[in-house]
Amino acid sequence: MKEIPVRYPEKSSLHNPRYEIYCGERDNYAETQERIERIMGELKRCGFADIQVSTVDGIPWIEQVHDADYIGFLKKSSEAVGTAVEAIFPNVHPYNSYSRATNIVAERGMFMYDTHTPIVGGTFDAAVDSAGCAVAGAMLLKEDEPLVYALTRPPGHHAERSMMGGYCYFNNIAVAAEYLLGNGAKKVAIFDFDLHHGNGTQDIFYRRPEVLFVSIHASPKIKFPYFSGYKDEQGQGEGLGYNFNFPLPQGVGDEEYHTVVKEALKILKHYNPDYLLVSAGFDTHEKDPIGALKLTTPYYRELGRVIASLGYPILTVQEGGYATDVLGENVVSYLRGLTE
Ligand code: Q9C
Ligand code: ZN
Repeated sequence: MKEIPVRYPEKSSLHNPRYEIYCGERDNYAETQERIERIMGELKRCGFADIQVSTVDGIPWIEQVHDADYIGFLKKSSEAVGTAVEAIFPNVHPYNSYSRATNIVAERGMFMYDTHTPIVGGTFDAAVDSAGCAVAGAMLLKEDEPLVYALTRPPGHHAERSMMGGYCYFNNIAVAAEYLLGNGAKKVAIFDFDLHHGNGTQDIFYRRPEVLFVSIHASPKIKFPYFSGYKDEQGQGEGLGYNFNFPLPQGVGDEEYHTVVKEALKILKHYNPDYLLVSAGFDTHEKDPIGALKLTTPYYRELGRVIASLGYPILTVQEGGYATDVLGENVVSYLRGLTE
């Protein structure tokens, strides 16, 4: 079997919140460093991964995607943690037309849209490194590697241009796409199979036809991010017709899921991108503690196989997946399918 290049960020362990808040209660933080360790362990065991640390500075490409005041807020907030508080959460949010933030508490509400995504001391550095890792993957694609895997943490697809949420701070896959567009690509497609709608990626490219976004996810009627991911969100202006959402009801399994995958792949093929970027979340697995769907470990191999059969250069970027016991096996099953 051919070796697949893997890049991982060195600093992801610096981001280690102890809890998130769900409906007023403290909940264990699901998006742990252990996830990366499980994936890494299984990649080492499988023998077809060429694993190297990413050395790319994400900042220049993060600046192409995210607003300067948002980046500045995350940096400043990360630095402030540890002295007075353990983690920063938002309390108040802009309402009606009032949105002038001249106070740190107001800023939190401006830039943080949920209570699942705290800022701790290492968050900024870890998030920069994670986006850099996605760029490292994109660079390999640009150098004609056909299949690359970026083991990003923290994940990215819920991060909007100026908002963090859903365990995401910088939108890693959007940053990678921006790198490719800045280096000769005319068309980039993003396929998002994380359980949750990739609202951040949708937001960033909603008005742009040079990036196609196709997402399959649990319906916002039942799952985070609750406010987006409906079928009628199809893009705006020049970007109209370049955004596709496939919301699914609770409990969908391999077979039913696969019919939707085939629909999605048709759209990707019709667009005919220079590069295909994949937001890979394994929270669609039947054992996922925050999941809703019932995909099995062997199914990810089939999923990888059909994605690769499109024949485009593919960068896979790691997003969610919280069944840590099986996460490594799920990733390897998918990567195995890609290489077949
Ligand atoms: N305490 C990603 O998969 N809701 N983000 C969790 C459980 C937030 C998921 C509720 C889900 C965010 C990248
Ligand atoms: Zn997810």
